[in-house]
Amino acid sequence: RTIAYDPADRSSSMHTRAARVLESNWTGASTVPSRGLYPHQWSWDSAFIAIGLRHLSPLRAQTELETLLTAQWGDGRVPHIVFNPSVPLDAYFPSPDFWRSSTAGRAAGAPRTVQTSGIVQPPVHALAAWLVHRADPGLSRGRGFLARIYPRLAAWHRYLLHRRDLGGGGLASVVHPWEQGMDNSPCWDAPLARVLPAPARSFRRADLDHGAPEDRPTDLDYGRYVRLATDYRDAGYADGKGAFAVEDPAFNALLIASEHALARIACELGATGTARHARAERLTTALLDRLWDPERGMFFCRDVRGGGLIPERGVSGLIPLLLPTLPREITAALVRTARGPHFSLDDTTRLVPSYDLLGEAFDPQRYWRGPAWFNTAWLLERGLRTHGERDLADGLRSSVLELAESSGFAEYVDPYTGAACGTTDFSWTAALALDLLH
Ligand code: 9YW
Repeated sequence: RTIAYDPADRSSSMHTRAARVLESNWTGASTVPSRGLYPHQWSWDSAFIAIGLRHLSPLRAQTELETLLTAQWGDGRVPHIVFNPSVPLDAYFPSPDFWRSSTAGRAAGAPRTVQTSGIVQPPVHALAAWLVHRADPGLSRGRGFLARIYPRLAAWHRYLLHRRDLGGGGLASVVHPWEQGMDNSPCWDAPLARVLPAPARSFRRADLDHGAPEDRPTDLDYGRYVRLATDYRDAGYADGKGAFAVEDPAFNALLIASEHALARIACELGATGTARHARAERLTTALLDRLWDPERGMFFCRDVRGGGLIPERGVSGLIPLLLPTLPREITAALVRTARGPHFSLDDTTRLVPSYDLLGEAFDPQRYWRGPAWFNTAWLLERGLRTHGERDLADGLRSSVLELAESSGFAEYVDPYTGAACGTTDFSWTAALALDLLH
C-alpha cells in the first residue's frame, strides 16, 4: 500500500519541525541523538545527521563529522560514542568510567583529551562526507573539508579491513551487537547465548530512566553486552580474541558504499579512485560469497565463532540493495524478498520492519526485534531508487515522511500501526526525513 505524501500541503511545516529538532539537539560542535536518552555523540547517528543537516547548514554538517573524527583512535577506529564531559556520569550507561578509553585504550591509541567508548559503529561516514561535500562544494573546498578528513576516513577503513577481518574472508566483523547498531536483533541471539551475562546488580541501566522496559532490550541481553564490552576493554581493546564475532551484511554494505565514496573523494582531491573502486568490488564479491543465500533471496549474518550463517531474517540482510554494482538477479531477489511476507514492504506494514514479521522472535515494539526504524528505511529507499524501482521508492519515501511527522520524529515505530516507540525528537529521524524532502 502506497500512501501518497503531499508535499504542497505539509512540507514547509515538516521542514521547520525537523529543523527545530536538529537545532535543539545541537550542542555547539555536534548533535546528540536525543536529549534525554542519548546525551553524547554517537558515530553512525552523526553520519545520518550530517546527511540531513547539509540541507540546513553545510557548515554544521561538516563540523558534525569533523568533531567525531577528532576522537578517532591511533589504530584508526572511530569510537561509537564520544562523551560530552559536561553530562553527569550517571546520565548514560556505559559511561566513560566503564570504557576507560584513555587508560585501557592506550595501546590502541585512544585520544587523551576526550573520553570515548572502545567499540565502533557502521562506517557510514565517508558516504556522509561525500554527500555533505556535494551540498556546498565551494564551502567544502574553501575549508579544506575533504582534504582534512580524507586521511582519517582512509585510516578508519584500513582498521576495519585489516584488524577486523576476523573471518579471514575479506569482510569486517563486529565484536559486539552495539557495533552493528541494531542492538538486540534476533540475529545476535545464537552467538550471544554463548556469552555468560554479567550479574544484573553489577551495573545500573540508565536507559530505563527514559524508555519503557517493554520497548528496550532485556536485562539478560544487557548482562551479555556488559560482559562482552568488559572483556574487550580488559584485553586493551585488542582485536581477535573475543567470544563474539559476526560478519553483518549491512555493516559491510555500508563499508562498501563508503569505500566507493572514498574513491570519489580521492578523485576530487586530485588522486585516482581506481584502487578504491576495485577494493569495493572485491568486498562486494566477498559479501556475495560469504553472506548471500540464494534460496531465501537475501543476505544473512555469519557467526564467525560458530561457523555458519545465522538463519534469522533481519532488515540488515536487505540493506546491500544500496550497492549499485550488485548483479541484477541479486537485486531482483532482494526486492522480491522485501515485498514478500517476511518484510511486506508495500503491503501489510506501514514501514519496513527491523526483523522478519513471521519470525518467532518478532515483537512489534521491542527495539530491533521488529519495530521499523527510519535509517534502515532511508537506506532501502536509496537502494530501490538506485535499481530503478521508482514506485516502491516513492511509496517508501511517502511512508517515511508521513510517519516521521505523525510520530513526532520517533526513534522507531510499530511497523503495523506506525505508533511511536522509544524516544521522540530523535535526530536521525528528523535528518533523514529532511533529506527525503529535498
Ligand atoms: C543504546 C543512539 C544509538 C544508536 C543505536 C541504537 C541505540 C544505544 O541508540 O543504541 O543505549 O541502546 O540501537 O543504533 O546508534 O541513537
